[in-house]
Amino acid sequence: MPTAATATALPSARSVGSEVTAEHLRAYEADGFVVVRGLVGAERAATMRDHFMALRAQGAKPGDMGGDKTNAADPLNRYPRMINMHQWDQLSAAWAADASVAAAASALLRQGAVLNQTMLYFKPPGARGQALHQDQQYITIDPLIGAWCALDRCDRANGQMIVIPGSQRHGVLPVRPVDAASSFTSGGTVIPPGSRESGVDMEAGDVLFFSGATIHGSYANTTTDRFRRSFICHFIGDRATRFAPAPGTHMDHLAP
Ligand SMILES: O=C(O)CCC(=O)C(=O)O
Repeated sequence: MPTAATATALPSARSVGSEVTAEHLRAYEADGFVVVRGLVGAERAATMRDHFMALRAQGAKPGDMGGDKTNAADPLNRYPRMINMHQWDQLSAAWAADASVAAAASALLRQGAVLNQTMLYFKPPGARGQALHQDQQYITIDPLIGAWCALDRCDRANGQMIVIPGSQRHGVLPVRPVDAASSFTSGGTVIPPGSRESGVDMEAGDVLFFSGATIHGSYANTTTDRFRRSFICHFIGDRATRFAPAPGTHMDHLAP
């Protein structure tokens, strides 16, 4: 058993991972999320934006999700979410292997980070958001961390990420059906009473890290002219284990 001193000792600033300081680690463990500013950088974010817009213009890709075929006006019909691009696109694979992002994820996980999936959200003007949820309501592996890289400036108007600080302490919560008018996914989490939502302002190239049990999601992009694109990697720990979800806590438990 560790002594009190070793259990509470934190590495000094800049010694945890290449860009992750002791303050980032403290914030991540207390709040369930932290932003590492400029980790990917504006220049790389601009290259990624151009690349994924060109890929999207090529047409459908495996696993595309998010459009509403009953509503021709849904912007997500033209810009559905991409998934696991690293399996068929070399640049995505290279970006998902970015050493600074992986090192930051490892430092926050306190174990090696292993890529689990990649996603690209385009979120064009007028697009719906994604109901608040926990990633472990989809991916039943622990520990799990999301690395959400902003490719555009993100604010309230274009549907920035919303998090509930400290929500990871509730563990994996029950799921519920949500309104398809505001969310492109059909399930969300039951929000614990007393929860406080917080919008995360980000610049292109900033990376938001959040744990598998942190409640997060986003509202609509209410602008008429600004995308809110993001490149997302989910990592699991190299000592992670799969768990059996408690009844009613996995998105698959929702009635079809
Ligand atoms: O970008 C969003 O609106 C939600 C993203 C999300 O849920 C995730 O990256 O796990």
